[in-house]
Amino acid sequence: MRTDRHHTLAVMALTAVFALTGPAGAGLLLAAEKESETASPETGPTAQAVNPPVTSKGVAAGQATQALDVQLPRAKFTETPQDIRPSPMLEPYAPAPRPPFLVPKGCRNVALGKPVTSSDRVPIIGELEMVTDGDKEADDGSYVELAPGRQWVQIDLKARCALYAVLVWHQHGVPCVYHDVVVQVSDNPDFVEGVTTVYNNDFDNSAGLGIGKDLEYVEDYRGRLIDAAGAKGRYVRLYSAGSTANDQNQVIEVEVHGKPAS
Ligand SMILES: [Ca+2]
Ligand SMILES: [Ca+2]
Repeated sequence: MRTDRHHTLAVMALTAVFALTGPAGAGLLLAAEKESETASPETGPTAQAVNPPVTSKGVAAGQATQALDVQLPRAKFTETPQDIRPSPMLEPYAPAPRPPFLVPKGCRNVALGKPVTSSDRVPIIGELEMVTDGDKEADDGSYVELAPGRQWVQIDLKARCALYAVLVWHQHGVPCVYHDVVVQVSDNPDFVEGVTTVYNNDFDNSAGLGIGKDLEYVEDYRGRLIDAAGAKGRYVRLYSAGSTANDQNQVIEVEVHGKPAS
């Protein structure tokens, strides 16, 4: 039913574009629809033409940069979510491609394949290794599900690194908002000292890590790009406390882009 309706709407839109702009416009729309359904790099010429680049706050003046290289998974939905209540703490949903994000030259995903630990040692579904296995698809069998309430996953980068971007994909099969998303970096595996918080959207301090000023957001195939602003550390810890979908904590993938700390 839903697919039929979507198809009908798409045909109606296509007809309208064709009437306005002829075959070239219709072809553009078809190309856009195709792009949204297939895995694609974020750094193509289209993205750069639409959105000016954003530079990580950790980039020093005059430092050589490169656009973050992120391969996106397939989108499971592209329409604006209807059933998530707007709030001053929730970033309005914008499905447009993310602008290129500039990080220092030589940065790469230093989390890929690295060991993962968690506050929930026996996940409800899946394995902790899934967090850094490179699979970001929103399919059954692609996510680890942790117990209800505040939980965390932690990645050991195996070396101290300067970090510029953390990308996190929670479950993005249906539109939902995860609560108390807090991302921290430290050289201490227990996070008791030398902790840098690079993201915190726990606006009421229910997670007990301090009041965060960052906004909640709707999860989708793009994941959340967090500017780590050059924070240094060996361990990255990501908290969450359930979502608008359910009380459990699903994580599909985390990327940490950086380079060895000098
Ligand atoms: Ca994964
Ligand atoms: Ca909270």
